[in-house]
Order: sequence, then C-alpha cells, then structure tokens
Amino acid sequence: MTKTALITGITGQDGAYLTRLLLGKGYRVVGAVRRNSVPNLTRLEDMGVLKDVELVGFDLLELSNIIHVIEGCRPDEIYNLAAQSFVGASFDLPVYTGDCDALGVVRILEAIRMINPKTRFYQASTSEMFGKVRETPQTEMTPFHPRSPYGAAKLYGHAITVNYRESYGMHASSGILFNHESPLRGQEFVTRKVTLGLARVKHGHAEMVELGNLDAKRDWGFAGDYVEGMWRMLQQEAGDDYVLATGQTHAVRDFVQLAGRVIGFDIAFEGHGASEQGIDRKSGKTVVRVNEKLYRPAEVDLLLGHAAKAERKLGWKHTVSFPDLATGMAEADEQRVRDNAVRF
Ligand code: NAP
Ligand code: G4F
Repeated sequence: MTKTALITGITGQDGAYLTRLLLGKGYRVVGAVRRNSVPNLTRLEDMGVLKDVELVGFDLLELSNIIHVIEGCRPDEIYNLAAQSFVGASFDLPVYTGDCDALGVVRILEAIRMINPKTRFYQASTSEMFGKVRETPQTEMTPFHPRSPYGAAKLYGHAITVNYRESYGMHASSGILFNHESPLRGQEFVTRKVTLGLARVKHGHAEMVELGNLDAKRDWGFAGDYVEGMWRMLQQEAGDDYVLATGQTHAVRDFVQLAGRVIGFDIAFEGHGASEQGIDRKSGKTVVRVNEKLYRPAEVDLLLGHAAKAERKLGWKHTVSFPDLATGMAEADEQRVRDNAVRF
C-alpha cells in the first residue's frame, strides 16, 4: 500500500532532498507550506519534484491548523523539518524561535496523539544542543549545553519528543544532526554565504565577503546523505535518538580556502581576530574581511559528531567528503552567478 508522508518545512533545504528521496520510494508526499505573499517553491522546482507533491497550508504556531492538516492527509509518517533554523537570528527573535522550534513540536505531537498515535514522527534535532561541548566527539549520551535561543528551543523539542515516546509509546525519533549543507543551502548560513559571496567577487558583483568567527569548527556533511538517515529512523521497529555526523571537523577558515580555490582564488589569511583578512595571493586583493558585528553573543566553538549508533543500527554512513561538499557548492554558485541565475 502507498505510504503517505507529511513533510513540514518542505520548502527548505532538507525538505527538497527528503521529498526527492520519498517520491523515489513510491510515497505520496504532502508538503506543509506556510503562507508567504509570494510562494517560496524554488528549491522544489530546482529539484524537479514540485509537480509530484500535494501542498497544504501549515504553520507551526497554530494548533488548530496542525490538527486540520493531519486529519486531512492522514499520514503514516511525519517529518518535522519546519523551524526558525538560523542560529544568528534566534538571538534577535528568541520568543518567536521558542514558539516555532519548541512549542511547535509539542503542538504536532499533541495533534498526532489525538488523531492517530500510530503515526511515526521524526523531529529535526540538532548538534547545536551540545553547544559548549562537554566531551568530544559528541554522541547520543553527551550532555547538552545550548548556547543560543535556537539551541535551547531545539532542546525542548528533543526532550518532548523523547517524552511522548516514553509516555505514550509513540514511534517518535529525534535525529541529532550535525551541520549539513548543499547547493540548496540558505544564503545566510556560512558555507553558502562563502560560496555565493566569493563567486560574486570573482565576477565583479561584490568587493569582498564579510564574515564573523573564522575559528568556529563544524562537522559538515551533505544534506542528501542526512535525509536518508531520517527515513531510516522511521523504518525501525521503535523510535529512538540518533546522531548523524561525518566524524570530521573543520574551521570556517578551511571552508573559505577550499571553496576559494574552486572559484579561482588562492586565499591566505593574515592578522588575528577582528583584523584578520583573507587575501588572494594571485591578485593581492582582500576578498574576505572579518566584521565583529557578525560575532554571536555566545558561540559554539567546536562540533564533532560520532555516528556509530546510526551506522550500527540504521546502516547509515555519510558518502560525501568535506572537500567534495565544498567543491560542489562552489561550482554550483560560480555557475549561477556566471549565468545570472541565483534564484534562492
Ligand atoms: P531551512 O532550509 O531553513 O528550512 C526551514 C523550513 O521551515 C522552511 O521550509 C521554512 O519555510 C519552514 N518554516 C519556518 N518557520 C515556519 C513556521 N512558523 N511554520 C511552518 N513552516 C516554517 O532548514 P533546513 O536546513 O532544511 O533544516 C531542516 C530542519 O533541520 C530545521 O528544523 C533545522 O533547524 C534542522 N537542522 C538543520 C541542520 C542543518 O545543518 N541544515 C542541522 C540540524 C538540524 P519558508 O520556506 O517559508 O521559510
Ligand atoms: O552556518 P552557520 O550559521 O550554522 P550553525 O550556527 O552551525 O547552525 C546550523 O547548523 C546547526 C547544526 O549544528 C543547525 F541546527 C542550524 O539550524 C543551522 O543549520 O554558522 C556556522 C559557524 C558559526 O560558528 C558561525 O559563528 O560559522 C560561523 N560564522 C562565521 N561567519 C558565520 C559567519 N555564520 C554565518 N551564518 N554567517 C557568517 O558570516
């Protein structure tokens, strides 16, 4: 029998990759989309899947709407990818972020409990919950210490998912996903900001790219690999929590140098802290500058995940290396800027 999946946040990066994966597996995919004055469907178009999904109006903030959406499509599986997902913005929007990323989760869980508690649920949890990390590498057993309103809100979303699993026997899983990127990544996240920014510098549309903390280290993987892990979690006999990560960490500075090389720069960093600059050795031009305004009030200095549980129980493994990820993103943005075709 055809399975139905409801994806919240379908218009985002992960939503596009998960939609392609589930359609390929024969699912009926219902996409939950919040109202915008202009429809925001470019990633689904880009992925070539827009025509194959059913779209429904949805907002994380409105319980009655969530109930109607779930009653209307009667999903076998719900993937809750919707969130205010930008850590930087969460410092300016702490209450809103909590409403979406914390209370939004319990609204969906309550609706599932009322309508059909057998519905399988995936919660998009995050390595940001580890924050000021207590151990390295981080696993499902590592204590949490969030460093942002986003991390704190997601920690509630994680805890309430575990709670509904334990209290009501629901098939609810929490994927503790480390950073994952792609050519469909939002422009405000650092990887995409770098690839798009450097491509614009190369083609004369910008002078340089301004960045914040270049020392921060992240465990960066490819979004296409991570949505496969989400799906595998919901195919298990029972819900559980899983870390998905590559097991490698790199500084923002490393990503800049790699992406820069693909775009045609040979970037050397000089100076320290707010005075640090990335200079193209070929032209002598400064292509990266630090702007202190982009520092966060509290930073997550280092993330490095250990995905042994997912590898053992789900048979999951990342397939795209850090250099290949940076290369794919840089090539995609270089081409978009060259063709004047930046759509998202
Ligand atoms: P994204 O590209 O920013 O997409 C977020 C999605 O949430 C968009 O579709 C957005 O809709 C939707 N949304 C935001 N507020 C909403 C609301 N109030 N009601 C309904 N929909 C709303 O994020 P992503 O990178 O795909 O990440 C997917 C999920 O995984 C997020 O929950 C994120 O926090 C989490 N996560 C991501 C990573 C990562 O590295 N990518 C790592 C760990 C966890 P619009 O298109 O209308 O804005
Ligand atoms: O790309 P980022 O904004 O990602 P961040 O904060 O790690 O959050 C992402 O990954 C989380 C998983 O760990 C997700 F839950 C979350 O939804 C999101 O997808 O920043 C990465 C690092 C940070 O340390 C930041 O301070 O890059 C540093 N950075 C330096 N300059 C910058 C910039 N980040 C951004 N966005 N913009 C800059 O100019």
